[in-house]
Amino acid sequence: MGVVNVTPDSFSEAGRFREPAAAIAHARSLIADGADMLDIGGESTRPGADPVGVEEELARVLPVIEAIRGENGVSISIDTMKPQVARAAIAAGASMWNDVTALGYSPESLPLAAELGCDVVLMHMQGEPRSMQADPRYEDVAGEVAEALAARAEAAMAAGVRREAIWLDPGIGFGKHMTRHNLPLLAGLDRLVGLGFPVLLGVSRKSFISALDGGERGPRERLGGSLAGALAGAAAGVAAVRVHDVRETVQALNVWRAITDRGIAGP
Ligand code: HH2
Repeated sequence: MGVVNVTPDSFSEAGRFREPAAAIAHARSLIADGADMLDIGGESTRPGADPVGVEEELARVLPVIEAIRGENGVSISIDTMKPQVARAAIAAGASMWNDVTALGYSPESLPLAAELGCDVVLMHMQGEPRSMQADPRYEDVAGEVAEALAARAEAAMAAGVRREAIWLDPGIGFGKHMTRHNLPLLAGLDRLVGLGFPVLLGVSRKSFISALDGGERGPRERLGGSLAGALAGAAAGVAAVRVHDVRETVQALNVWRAITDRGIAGP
């Protein structure tokens, strides 16, 4: 899954694709690089990002969805917590609703997801974007994240969302201490995969990579760590990885798969 942020303030791309035309060109390059899915977002989730109104968010994402829908069989995910944005994006051609609040932002979200019938990504976050990194706490982070997401999946199904439509995401960096929580969560991904839903993993360019590499690497200097995270996810059985660097990730996954397939099948 390639990331397309149509925002002025995303942590990793800092406004490079704020204009729809630049975002459309970027989306096309990610498709050419081998993305199966594109995740299109019009509001940054980083701590301290400016909130965006519905009209502004729609003005950012709809032109991109309309331009690329149907291109090369790519499927489109809308990264939003707002039900109004999800509804319009699905009507415009998106087939997945990626919600960092696990459909918890509005009471309308769960019934709307059932009504739309689209795939949904339920992502785990402790707290809310503005304050989530202040003092996150867990006893057993991998177990607690799996338990919380299982409960959200139950709530979604109780509201009428089909089981087959549900994806889970551990929310790396969302209300998690840089190393004390993100690392055991990644090491314990099998707990989440074991729930039986497809898992989406977003590690790409996140801050904990810099924390493990001297502390001063900017988002665009975190490719090696992003690839390591994608491969750790693949080894744990995640169904998709959400990444900024599609071409490099496709290459890493292809090589990893060629090696592991050979290991299973023998020479
Ligand atoms: N991470 C970000 C945004 N959305 N959605 C899911 N399901 N999983 C993630 O890990 C995830 C996400 C943050 O990354 P990015 O989109 O690059 O930054 P920003 O939110 O600042 O636009």
